[in-house]
Amino acid sequence: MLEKVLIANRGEIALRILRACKEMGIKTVAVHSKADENLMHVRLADETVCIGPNNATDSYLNIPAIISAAEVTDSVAIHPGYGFLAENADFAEQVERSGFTFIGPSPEVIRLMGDKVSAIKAMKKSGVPTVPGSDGPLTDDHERTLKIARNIGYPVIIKASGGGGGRGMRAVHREQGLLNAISVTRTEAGAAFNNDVVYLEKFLETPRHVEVQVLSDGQGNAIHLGDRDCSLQRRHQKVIEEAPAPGIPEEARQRIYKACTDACIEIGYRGAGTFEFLYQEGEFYFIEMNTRVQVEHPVSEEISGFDIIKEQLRIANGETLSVTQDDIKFNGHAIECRINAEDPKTFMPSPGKLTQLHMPGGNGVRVDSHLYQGYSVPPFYDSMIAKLITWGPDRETALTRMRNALDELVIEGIRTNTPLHQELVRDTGFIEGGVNIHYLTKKLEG
Ligand code: MV4
Repeated sequence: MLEKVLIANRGEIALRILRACKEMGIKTVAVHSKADENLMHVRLADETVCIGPNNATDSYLNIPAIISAAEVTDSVAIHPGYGFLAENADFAEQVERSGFTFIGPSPEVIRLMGDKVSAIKAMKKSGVPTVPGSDGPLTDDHERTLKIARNIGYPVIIKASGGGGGRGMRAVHREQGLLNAISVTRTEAGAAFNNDVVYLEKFLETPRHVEVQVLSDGQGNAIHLGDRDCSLQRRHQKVIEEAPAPGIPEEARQRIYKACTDACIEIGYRGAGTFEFLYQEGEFYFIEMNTRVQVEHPVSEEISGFDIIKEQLRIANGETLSVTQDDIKFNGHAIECRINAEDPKTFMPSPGKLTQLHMPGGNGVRVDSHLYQGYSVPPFYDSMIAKLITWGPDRETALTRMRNALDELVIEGIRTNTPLHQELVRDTGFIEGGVNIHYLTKKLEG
C-alpha cells in the first residue's frame, strides 16, 4: 500500500482523507498555511509542513511549495481533495514528473474534462446523452452560428469551453441578442480562462441537477455508486444534496449508469469522478465531468456502504477495483446539509472563535467536520465548516433524522446557516422532492 500520503488540502476533507489513511495504515503528511496550524488534521497527522502564508494563492495553490513538502517528507503520493489544485492538470503533471503519485486521473484526462468542448465530444462518442448544441466551438461565421441557434430553437445558452461550475455562461432568449452575447462571453472567457472558445447549447429552463458517482481503476473496470440530486443551490453553491435523486424512473437511471461506466472505460478514467447532468422531463443531459472527489460524496457512501476515499487510495496504489458492481447493494436514502460559517439571511461570511460546540448523533447521523470547541474559523477560505449527513431506510426517515440533528446542533460564537437548513427541511416543496435548480433562489426572493 502507499507508504505515506501528503494531503494537499484543509478543513473537513483533509480530516476525511487523514482518517481513511489511518484506517489503511498509511502515514500522513499535513501541509497547511500559517493560519491553519491549529487545524484538527494537522494535530493528528504523522508529519506537518507549513507551506506558506494565510492566502491560498501562496499556500494551498503553491505548487512548488507542495512538491517540496512531498520531497522533504518522503511522501509517495499526493491527495488533492476538492477545490484548490484538485482539477489542475498542470499540478497533476508536475506531481508525476517529480516522481509522486497523483491521487486522481491522469493529467491528460483532467485536461480533456477541463475543456468542456472536448469533454462533451468524448462523452457523446461514448454514448452519454448531451444537450443539443453546436457540437464544438462557435466560429466567426455568423450565418453558421445563427443557423445552429435557429435549428436548436431559442432559448439557447452560450458557454465558455474553459469555464464550468457556472462560470462563463450567458442565456440568450431571441436571435437579436445572440451575436452580442457570444462576443461578450468570448471576451470574458479570454480574460478569465485565457481561452476564448465558446459553444452553444439549448437552454434548459427548469432542470434538476442530478449527478452520477463513479470509480474506475484505469485498467478496464468501472463502477457507479448511484446518483445524487444537488438541485438545492444558490449562486452555484450547493446547500443540500441527497442520494438517490427522488422520482427518477428505474430504466432511465440504469441507462445513465451504464453510459457513465462505459465512458469511464472508454476514456481510461482512473479514480473517483462525477458525471454532472441536467435532468428535465425524464431525460438526462450531460454538462460536465468533475475529476475529483466531491464535497457531497458522503451521501453516496451512505446509500452504498462503500468508502470512496479508501478506494481512491487503492486505485492510486495501482490496484484494480476492490469490488464489482454486483457487490454494491444500495440501501435507503441519505441527505447532506452543508453548514457554513455565514449569516443565514445575508450569506455574509462569519469567521471567528467557537465558544460552544455540540455535534448531533444517534442512528443514521454522520458529521464530517474539523471543528472542535475553541477552534477559530479563519476568514481566508471557504466558509463550509461541517457537513451534516443523515441516512434512513427511506427518504422520510432520513429527513426526520435531519430535522432532529439540526435541532441538536449547537455552534456558538459565529453565525451559521443552520437556521436556513432548519427551514428548508420543513419546506413543503423540498419535502415533496424533486425541486429544480431555481427553487431555492425563488424561495429566498419570495
Ligand atoms: C445549463 C443550464 C441550462 N441549460 N446548460 C451551471 C453550472 C454549470 N455546471 C452548468 N450550468 C447550467 N448549465 C443548459 N444547456 C443551467 C445551468 C445552471 C445550473 C446547473 C446546475 C446547477 C445549478 C445551476 C444554476 C444555474 C444554471
